[in-house]
Amino acid sequence: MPKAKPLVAIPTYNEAENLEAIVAAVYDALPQTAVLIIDDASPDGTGRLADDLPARYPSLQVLHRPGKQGLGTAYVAGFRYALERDVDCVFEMDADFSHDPHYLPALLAATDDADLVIGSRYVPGGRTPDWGLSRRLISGFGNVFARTLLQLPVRDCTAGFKCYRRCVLEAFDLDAIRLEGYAFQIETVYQCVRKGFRIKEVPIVFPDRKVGTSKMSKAIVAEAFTYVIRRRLGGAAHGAGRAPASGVVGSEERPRNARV
Ligand SMILES: Nc1nc2c(ncn2[C@@H]2O[C@H](COP(=O)(O)OP(=O)(O)OP(=O)(O)O)[C@@H](O)[C@H]2O)c(=O)[nH]1
Ligand SMILES: [Mg+2]
Repeated sequence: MPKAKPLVAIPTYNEAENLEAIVAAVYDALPQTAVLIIDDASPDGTGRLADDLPARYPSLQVLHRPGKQGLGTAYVAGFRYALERDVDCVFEMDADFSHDPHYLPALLAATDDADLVIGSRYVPGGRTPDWGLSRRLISGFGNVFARTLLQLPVRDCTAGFKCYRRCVLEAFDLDAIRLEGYAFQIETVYQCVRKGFRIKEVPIVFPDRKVGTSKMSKAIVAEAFTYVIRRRLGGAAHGAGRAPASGVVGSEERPRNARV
């Protein structure tokens, strides 16, 4: 039985061309959901467009942050927002249609017997049809690297389309999570595994964005590899229950003009 009170958290940075369409598609797929847009003062005006949406979608709210602070801290802000409210399950979802909203009901339904549900590209039925060889190699190798070094029983450790039950977010030490990109995604899986939460992977087809530009960078890939090594060494050196090994990207949460 699907949970009654989901929240879809969508971080945005320069997604003006995608914003309205992705929000409409989310509400088509999951009408009962609330939506939180977390915008980092996008220069293309995404935040201003977002401010018009609550008039059309009363369960949508916008969190404005004063500048680009990274995907990981945007999700942490979304998790905090959810924990202050009556929300059962929180989705992480990109704004660029690589995460197709039509999967939302299946991911939500899977939380019936899982605490973290991952929209997975690396289980049977999952695919990345638009990727060239280099992208496949980076992502594939990164996943094997993380899975092996951190002993994660998960095929897609870097996935960004996820649904967390509230109990998982309550167990996270949100103050300690200061990672930015794929490292953030691996760390959340790692914490779930360490804390014994049930994890399920649901296959998704992951197309490339059609409009707007990617924010993936070499620095984000490097952060992920560095994080896995530090986490591996830190875990061995300090034992279980440590806070995240890295403070790779530290930035204070300074939400401005949060409409709550
Ligand atoms: N608020 C916020 N959102 C961000 C930031 N960086 C990226 N995003 C958003 O996070 C989502 C994923 O970013 P993408 O640029 O698509 O990165 P990606 O999916 O890893 O890379 P591609 O597969 O190349 O698209 C999108 O909705 C972005 O707008 C950030 O610093 N702050
Ligand atoms: Mg993307």
